[in-house]
Amino acid sequence: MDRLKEKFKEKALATFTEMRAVLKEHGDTVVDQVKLSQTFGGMRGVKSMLYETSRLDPQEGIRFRGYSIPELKELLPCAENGGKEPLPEGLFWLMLTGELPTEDDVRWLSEQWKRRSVIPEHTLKTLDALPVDTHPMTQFNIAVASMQTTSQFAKRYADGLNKTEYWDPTYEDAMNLIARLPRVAAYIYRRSYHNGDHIAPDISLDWGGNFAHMLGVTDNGDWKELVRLYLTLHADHEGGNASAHTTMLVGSALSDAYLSLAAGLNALAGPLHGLANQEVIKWVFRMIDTIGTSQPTEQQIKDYVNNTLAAGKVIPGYGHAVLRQPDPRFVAQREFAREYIKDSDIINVVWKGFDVIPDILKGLGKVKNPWPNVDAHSGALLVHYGMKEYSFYTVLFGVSRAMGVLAGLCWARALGQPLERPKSVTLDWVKEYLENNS
Ligand code: HAX
Repeated sequence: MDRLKEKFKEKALATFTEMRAVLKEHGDTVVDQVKLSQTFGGMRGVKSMLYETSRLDPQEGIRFRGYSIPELKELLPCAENGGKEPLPEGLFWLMLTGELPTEDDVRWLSEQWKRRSVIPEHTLKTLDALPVDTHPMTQFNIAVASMQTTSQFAKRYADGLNKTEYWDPTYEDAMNLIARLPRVAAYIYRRSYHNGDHIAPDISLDWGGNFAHMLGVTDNGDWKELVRLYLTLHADHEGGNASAHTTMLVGSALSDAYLSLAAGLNALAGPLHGLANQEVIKWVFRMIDTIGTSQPTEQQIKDYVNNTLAAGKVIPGYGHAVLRQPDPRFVAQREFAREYIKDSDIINVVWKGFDVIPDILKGLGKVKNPWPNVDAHSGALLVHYGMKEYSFYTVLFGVSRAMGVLAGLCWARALGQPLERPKSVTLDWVKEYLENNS
């Protein structure tokens, strides 16, 4: 058994025993009550699922196994030869085991993912059969689903698998999937925007560095650092967001990791969720086009924001279902830009937006969180390094998000989590309930 699997097994078994004991003693304890506004309002805030890898505080933002983003930037190993940004491999180790990895653990995981990164031939053929202008998220989803033929969970389940062992092939599927995703994503990028001129992997590089290399956007070393940071920041945001929850819901039916992740990616592809990263830059490009300058004034940005709102549209990259402060993932990207990038019109537009948009949204009197989220900044950084094809941005998000949701799926299997099945009601039921209870 490999070292990560061994550690995961040890932690998961201990947590399983603890969870069962808590459940036995406190199973009837009330942890939440549901208001009608939550039943009608997208179940906001209802404490209804267990998810181990990260937790979101409305004020403070995301913590991965208790560590904030600034702490992770200090504590996770970086690339050899002077890298300064955390390696996503380290975050995956942390999410799966609850322990910070050593340098050696992270190098080992990079090697593992290299060895597991071969994509089935039929997946490439499947991609090649799609029209080249198919949205990259659709291509990505189809590619992930097509690799289901290699699921170890599906095979072992069909052969007859003891439920205490569900976690084992799920771990194998998760590791294989994550290992392959950068190659799949780079293949989609190069076929969609660079005439299928593919770039061979550089096996001397780590997972994120090699992904940056295969995308072929630029040889600039800072680009690799950005991709490592990007893949770390987008990995997880507790369990209730649409991509994580969809992955967990589909996984709870014992659909394997490929099918579960494909479902989660479809949720990520919605404009209120992950697709917001493409919507932001599309909106910024249109603003620059409409105003006629790449250096708009604050007043020009305000006017454009007000026009967007007057047209009944949302301001992409702003607002959040849980957060009530600027997203620390936005802040981390702003710090990256401050450190690595001297002057950039597109980044300045994003920063000026941060100065004026929150007050406009507050003025509407209904927006619960007027602050920027992760998607407000990411596109400007990508454009700066030369990746202007914004339809691809959500695929980058998806490669990263796979780490969180697949670690979450491994935990769900190890803890024996059951089929999800919340209760729905009809409006007639609600009216009757209100009549009988008011
Ligand atoms: N611009 C304009 N109006 C906004 C807004 C924004 N950025 N954010 C919220 N509102 C509006 C809502 O549309 C809603 O209006 P109605 O009552 O007329 O329907 C009202 O304010 C209350 O919404 P809320 O309670 O503050 O926010 P929700 O929890 O319902 O929705 C969203 C959260 C993220 C979907 C929302 O803020 C939004 O649409 N933002 C823009 C899209 C976006 O950036 N999405 C990415 C979010 C982060 C993420 O998942 N990344 O992957």
